[in-house]
Amino acid sequence: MTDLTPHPLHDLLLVVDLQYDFCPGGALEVPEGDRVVPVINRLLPAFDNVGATQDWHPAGHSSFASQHEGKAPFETTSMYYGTQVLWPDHCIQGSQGAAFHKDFQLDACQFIVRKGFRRAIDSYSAFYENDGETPTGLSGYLRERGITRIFVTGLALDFCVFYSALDGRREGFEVILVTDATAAIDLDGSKDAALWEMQDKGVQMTDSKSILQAAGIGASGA
Ligand code: VGL
Ligand code: ZN
Repeated sequence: MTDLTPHPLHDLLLVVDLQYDFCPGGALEVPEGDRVVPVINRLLPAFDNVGATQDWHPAGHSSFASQHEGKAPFETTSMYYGTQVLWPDHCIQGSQGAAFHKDFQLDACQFIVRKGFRRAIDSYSAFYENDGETPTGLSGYLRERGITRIFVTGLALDFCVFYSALDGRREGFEVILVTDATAAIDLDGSKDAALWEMQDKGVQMTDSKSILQAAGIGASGA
């Protein structure tokens, strides 16, 4: 089994989209999305390298069902770059829904990658927009910093976490999904499909307890 001890130079904890709109009561709520906040906070002391992504859409973003006549949220449409799920309006730049959950210890993050800011194209992955080829710049940044392995956490398991994990592999990083530090939207079995595909593409799986144990940090509480 892989040594899970976080390396001070080469390992990164990536926290995906820990924002109010993906938490219960938010515009695109992930069931029990807020449950991951304390889990991620507990992991922070084990990592010297920590960064976050933030879904950051302009009002009227093309991924919003409200922009497509006759379409309802969670239906799909065809965009120039492929099939796109249409979402409720969410994570609008500067709104409370786009803000990080207040209990998430954001101060531990060394960088924040904002994504989805171009009106015409959605961006699930931390690395590429949904055309699969427009980079966010994250791989170059991480490579320059000497990062080789990424522990992925956050929301939503079957969308932004999933695409970030796959693109991390595609970019040549080792990727480890921290299963109890994520939660899924689960549209039509998308959760299981995402887990299978990640495994198929070489994404490793672990849980927060195993990481804290390896790091020698007492796993306190639940
Ligand atoms: C996400 C759908 C739309 C996510 C973001 O963070 O998983 N999902 N925008
Ligand atoms: Zn979005």
